Amino acid sequence: TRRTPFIAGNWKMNLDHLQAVAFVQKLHWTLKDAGHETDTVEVGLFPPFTDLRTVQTLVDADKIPFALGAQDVSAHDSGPYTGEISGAFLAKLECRYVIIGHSERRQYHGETDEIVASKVAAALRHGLVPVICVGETAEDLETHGASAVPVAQLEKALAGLASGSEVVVAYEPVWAIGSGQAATADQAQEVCAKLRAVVGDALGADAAARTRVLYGGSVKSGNIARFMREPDVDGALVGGASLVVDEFAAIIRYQK
Ligand code: G2H
Repeated sequence: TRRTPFIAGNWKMNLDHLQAVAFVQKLHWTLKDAGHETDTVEVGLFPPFTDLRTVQTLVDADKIPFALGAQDVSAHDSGPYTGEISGAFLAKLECRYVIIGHSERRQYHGETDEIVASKVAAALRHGLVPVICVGETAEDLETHGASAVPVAQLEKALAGLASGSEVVVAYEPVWAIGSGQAATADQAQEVCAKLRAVVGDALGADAAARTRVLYGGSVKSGNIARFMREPDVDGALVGGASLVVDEFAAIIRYQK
């Protein structure tokens, strides 16, 4: 199965809706000027909630070929949940994706594997593709090796889903996030292959062959190619480097 590579920019809490317009236009023109062929790789942007409407309007009006996603979603569909955002609202904003269980949500907002699983189910109920983030801390790495924690996290996130459900998986070692210290390509490949096997057990062999498994954690233009050479790494979830137009454009235009 050929999987379309996916380069996803997680803006985290950066770029307000005015800055977002300038950024998206500049990224689009930078890629155009470089003669980038848009069907070689899917580009996803994950701005803050308050930017989504503006970015959606812009990409629609200018036919900019970027997919949109949110950085989180409520486990609930509607009702008395102050501050929460329903997957139904995101779907109406033409979001195709939503990041779920990013380590910063697990760390700073107490998101457990149970919460992650209920958010994954909510995303799928609303026709969104969850980008499920898993990864080990430095301590986990030392005591259990690289793959045990991410494998267990993914098993819990996928438990009970219908076979064939569409998901994206992002392997993000916590110690590699924003640290400048990316994992080696070998480690990324080893863990991503195990995560693909978890998808196979939970969702079936076809889903495993179709599912994009991304690497995330200090991805930049200088290291993207070595990750993309690995057979089970289908793209990257990029944080810091996705906020710099030339750097993100270079990541999108990686050469194997
Ligand atoms: C990991 C990644 C994006 P960065 O959090 O999800 O961020 O590329 O800044 O390490």
